[in-house]
Amino acid sequence: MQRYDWNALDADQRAGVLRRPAQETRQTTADAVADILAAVRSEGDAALRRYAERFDGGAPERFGVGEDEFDAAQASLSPQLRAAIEEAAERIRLFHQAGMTQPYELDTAPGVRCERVLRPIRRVGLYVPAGSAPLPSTALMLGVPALLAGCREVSLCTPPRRDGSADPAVLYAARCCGITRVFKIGGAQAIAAMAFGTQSIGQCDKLFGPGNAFVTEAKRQVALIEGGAGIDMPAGPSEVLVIADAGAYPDFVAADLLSQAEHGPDSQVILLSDDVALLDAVDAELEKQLAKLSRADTARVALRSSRSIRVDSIDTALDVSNRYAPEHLILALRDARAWLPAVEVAGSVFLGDFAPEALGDYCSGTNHVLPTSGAARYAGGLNVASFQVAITVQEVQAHGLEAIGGCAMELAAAEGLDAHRAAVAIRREHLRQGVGSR
Ligand code: HSO
Ligand code: ZN
Repeated sequence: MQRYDWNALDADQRAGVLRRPAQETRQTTADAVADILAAVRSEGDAALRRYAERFDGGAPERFGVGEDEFDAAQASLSPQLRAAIEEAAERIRLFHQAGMTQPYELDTAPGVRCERVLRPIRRVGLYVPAGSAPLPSTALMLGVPALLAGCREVSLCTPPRRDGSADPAVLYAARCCGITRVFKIGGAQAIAAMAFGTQSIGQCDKLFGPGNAFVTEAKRQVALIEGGAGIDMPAGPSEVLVIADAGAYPDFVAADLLSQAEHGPDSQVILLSDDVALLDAVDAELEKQLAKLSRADTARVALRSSRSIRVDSIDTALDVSNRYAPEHLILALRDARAWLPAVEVAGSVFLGDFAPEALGDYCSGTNHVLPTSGAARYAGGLNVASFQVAITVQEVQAHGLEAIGGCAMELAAAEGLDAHRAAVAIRREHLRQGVGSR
């Protein structure tokens, strides 16, 4: 890891150390994606077949996964993996259910009742990538909140494997969430299919889930197109920032950094400590553990742009973290809980020596679709509310109109909007003449 001493850096250098590599989308990617969106929008399944032949090595007979394929997938998994998927789904359900937004109502004046009701987004589209590794955990992170929200039509797209089948663990995870509409479609064409609908796949109102540069660009574009779909959040490369003190276990810290680094060459890894000996020990551990990793090559590339920063205190470390706005923040500190109030910005926080990010990625119960690229400054991770819309309601009695009508009329007059003023005045007039008179 590249080592820095925070105190020795000037303001520009500090900003440089915390800067993420620019994630600019190449114009060629944007153009290719725009072509794919236009083709799928106008030709539907025919375009999906063409892209499947070009990118996936052949188009499946039908895109939709049938009951038989779900059954075969389930039967092919080990009982241990099935149990792990079920166990994770249950804890994710528990946590997300407890945090659901509640409807509420109150009288803001006598005779004026205001309320908020929640409705599921009718048709949602989930994308589960299979790029460098299929991610059944992502199917759970998207599927469980969609189910809790009560979305009526949940479609899930995932890229087919070389033999044309879908990853069985992804299929089983989908089944555990009650999702029956699963389609073997990947990439930008999957996003297009869900945003616009084709002969085999229904149009969706909002799209969710991570993906490669093409998928991310496709989501960005459909969100801007008239008649397109809403999206959850822009997904950048995954990130972790670890704050460790002198008492932290260097092998635990190194393992956490590597679990992030193995995601991809562009994964972001930052370590902060007030103890140089800890930083040295983590460096040594990284080498030791890398030797045993199956994805060591990927992790090594990511570690080349990772940073290990010495700070003068844990207070400073938290300042730096709040500035960086990490997707994942691990506090490998002695009284980690006591530091939580100092966390102002982060996607998800892991307290203490026994909370590796891997638990949040899979099965503690929290969601792993989190804000990246500094978006934690203004957005939280995926939750049930992401799959709902809040509708506000007001119910006004005659005496309620009397009570607050004057306020509206005054403001309408100030804005020069006479029809607004009249909409209140005309009713008041009626009331003066006797309730119910026409
Ligand atoms: N750390 C990833 C999620 C993930 N990890 C899925 C393993 N599987 C982004 O939060
Ligand atoms: Zn992960």
